[in-house]
Amino acid sequence: MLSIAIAGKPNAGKSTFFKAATLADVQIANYPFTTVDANKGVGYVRVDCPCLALDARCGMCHEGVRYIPVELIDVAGLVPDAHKGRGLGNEFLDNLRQAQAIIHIVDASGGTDEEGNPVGVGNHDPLEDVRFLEREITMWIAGILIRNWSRLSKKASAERKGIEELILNQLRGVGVDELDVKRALHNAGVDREHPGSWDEDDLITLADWIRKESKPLLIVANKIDIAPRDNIRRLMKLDYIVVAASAEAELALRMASKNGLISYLPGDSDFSIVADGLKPPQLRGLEKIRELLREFGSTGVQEAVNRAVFDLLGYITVFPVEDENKLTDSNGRVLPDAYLMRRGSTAHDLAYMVHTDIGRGFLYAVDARSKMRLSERYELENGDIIKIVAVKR
Ligand SMILES: Nc1nc2c(ncn2[C@@H]2O[C@H](COP(=O)(O)OP(=O)(O)OP(=O)(O)O)[C@@H](O)[C@H]2O)c(=O)[nH]1
Ligand SMILES: [Mg+2]
Repeated sequence: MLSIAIAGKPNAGKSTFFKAATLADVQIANYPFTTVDANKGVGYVRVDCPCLALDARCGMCHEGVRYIPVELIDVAGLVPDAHKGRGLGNEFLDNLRQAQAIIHIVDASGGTDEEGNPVGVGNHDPLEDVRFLEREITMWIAGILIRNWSRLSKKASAERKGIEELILNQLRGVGVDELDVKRALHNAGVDREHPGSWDEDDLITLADWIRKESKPLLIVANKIDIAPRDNIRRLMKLDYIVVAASAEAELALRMASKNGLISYLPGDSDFSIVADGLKPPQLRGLEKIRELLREFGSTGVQEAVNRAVFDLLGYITVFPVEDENKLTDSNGRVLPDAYLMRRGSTAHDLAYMVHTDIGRGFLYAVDARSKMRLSERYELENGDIIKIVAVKR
């Protein structure tokens, strides 16, 4: 499953975001290091279900709103110099290995200092928190390279091995792949023929590119319910995907919905109160959240997960079916599956995802909308409904 790390300094709201996005039960408290162990949970991206536009109705969506699971990891709070093992640094970096992308939760209220200690709203500049997380990850990767560099570069010239492969061997465990290293080497502009001549700065530059390629990052400007508007505006201007959010508001809405008080789907721009007899403080709390939704469009939590998957990682959603006319599987279920796939994936890749045997026996695919036959090289498009025809084995 696609895996996304939720990272940031202590007290930024990572666990609240994680809990809201997964409704898993983790500790939420106002002091650093609440989350000592990494928490893994299932969150969801929200997509339009194709059954709305078709005659068929599926049982998998709520009136056309469909959720597809992704793994979320609530990462330990990061303090400056974590790459040297400070705070829970080692644990933090370990959690990042499995992640394909990072959602960086920033406390936009400026109410916590760089180590996460409460200092009162507006007393810390959240823009300062943005770069430090990147630097910690870069220095972690650089550290691995620097430690072994003299040995590696000698090996490269002695065995005439490509430097690419040697770097990849060092970083595979960090979740870095061949393409990441290739692109990073290209972007860093280092002299590939003479790795022995690279100094520490060259390796840090290279590590920074490897980080950008292998752990892309989206910023959540969290705590918009209390954040000075100027902080939010400045964060939104950064050269990143930035999503304004209130993890606390989202958590409140999901709890209220779970308890039958309101009707609300994650990512909605409004909710309605469906239970009678709510107490005045509850009603006031909900109305405050409604004002926030009016101002920002949503609480931002669902938007952040969606944009991480679709905009940052560039994934698409594909719906495999066995009957291209009824859009069902062999049990007659309408649009039973929704797969998240990398952009550029082919019909053949989809076949392998459904089952290895179907991948091996692939004959052709059919676009269920146009009924056109597609070859194995057909590049899938977002929202495609695809039937695969394979040799029975
Ligand atoms: N006002 C407001 N407070 C929030 C929001 N999100 C989180 N908080 C509060 O911020 C404090 C820290 O939240 P956590 O979710 O525990 O923070 P964390 O990043 O997981 O912290 P560590 O686990 O210590 O690294 C708690 O008091 C939360 O209630 C938000 O959107 N708005
Ligand atoms: Mg936490």
